[in-house]
Amino acid sequence: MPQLSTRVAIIGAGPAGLLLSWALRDAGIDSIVVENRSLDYVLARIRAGVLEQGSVETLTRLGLGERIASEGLVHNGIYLQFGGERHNIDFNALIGRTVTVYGQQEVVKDLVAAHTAVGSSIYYEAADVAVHDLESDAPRVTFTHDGAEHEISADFIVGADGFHGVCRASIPAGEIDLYDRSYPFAWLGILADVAPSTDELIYALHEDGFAMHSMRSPHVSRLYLQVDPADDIENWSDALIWDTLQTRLALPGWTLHEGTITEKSITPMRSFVASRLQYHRLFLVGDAGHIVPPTGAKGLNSAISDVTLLAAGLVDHYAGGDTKLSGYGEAALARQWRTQQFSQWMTEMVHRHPADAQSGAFDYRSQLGQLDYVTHSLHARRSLAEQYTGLPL
Ligand code: FAS
Ligand code: PHB
Repeated sequence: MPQLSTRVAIIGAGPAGLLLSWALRDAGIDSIVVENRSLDYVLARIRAGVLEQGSVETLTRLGLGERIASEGLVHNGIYLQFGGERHNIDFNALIGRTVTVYGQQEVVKDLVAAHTAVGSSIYYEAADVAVHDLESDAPRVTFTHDGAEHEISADFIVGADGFHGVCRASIPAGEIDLYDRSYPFAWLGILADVAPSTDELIYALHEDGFAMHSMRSPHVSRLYLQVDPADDIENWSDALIWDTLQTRLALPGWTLHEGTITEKSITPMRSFVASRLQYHRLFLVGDAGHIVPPTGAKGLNSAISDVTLLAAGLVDHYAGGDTKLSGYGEAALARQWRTQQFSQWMTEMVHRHPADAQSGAFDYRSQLGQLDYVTHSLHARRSLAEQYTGLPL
């Protein structure tokens, strides 16, 4: 069995795992990444689309900002649409901060290119990944790769293996609690080969349900519409998707341009937070530790802020300190719960509660009142701007 040794063993080569390995390398700390899917799978996933200003600054500081600067779309704000009106929330005018539209798959592509250029130690298509001796000062990772069993001995193990990963599940049940909630709606998302019909993202609450107009480039649009969590993508022809988007995003004098749909899928919505992001020599980052509904564009950004905090703790540890590392879990969880409440607030504000719900009619009018307040109050708009563009680390 090949015996490998490193300072930090990272499970998962999604954005969190790849970014942590890169940030540690930048600080001269070696790591090994173990991923159970193929490189093609990692590169192909279409997910998040918006980077907080802090995320852009982090990626740029680590030398990963070149394409973001040339291809990313800097947005000063968003639109909130309801009751037949569209209101712009100008984050830059309100608080001097912006967001950048740059797909998660582009971030991952940049990370993979950077790691490949320096020959990072990343094992794709690893099988039977398992973590051991977490309570000791010499935790281990075992896995099978190319038919051979491997073992990594490390100082620390980081679970960047997403919601369904092995790391959180390896923490003894009595040592961790899981807090979660689901929502009575899901998102049907499409990618379409058509120029965006808007300059900035539109979040729309229509009586029939939520719809959003996002984008990936000047030539590719990304749109979402609220569906029932039990719905099946097979029920949704391209024509029905566009008809529904036309209804929910309609505004006098404005046209939603249609195009060829190149990808469509339904994503359920959940909020989830683990009670701890650290267990002895194991740390959790990103979706391994928490999930948010996509409404506030916080999933990827939360992963990046976790990585920033943990990397700082590990650098401090190897420089002889230890307070930052021992404080990672508490600091990351505090930030995550502020993010969770924003994502939940944004989600419940713009989605149509099931019409058959006892209070469905009341809830809808209350939501319209909430949106009316948010779009007409300077203080509410500033609060939205502060949270959407990213709370300071
Ligand atoms: P990831 O899940 O991205 O990566 C985990 C990696 O670990 C994967 O490559 C997986 O293959 C690997 N892995 C799992 N188990 C393993 C094991 N046992 N051994 C080794 N490797 C293992 N966020 C937004 O902000 N906006 C959005 O619009 C948005 N849309 C989304 C749509 C969908 C369908 C989903 C599922 C999520 C969406 N998200 C969105 C959230 C998403 O972007 C996540 O927050 C982000 O991928 C988190 O990154 P990671 O923590 O790296 O986890
Ligand atoms: C996206 O472009 O995929 C996107 C943007 C903003 C969100 C969610 C998803 O809140």
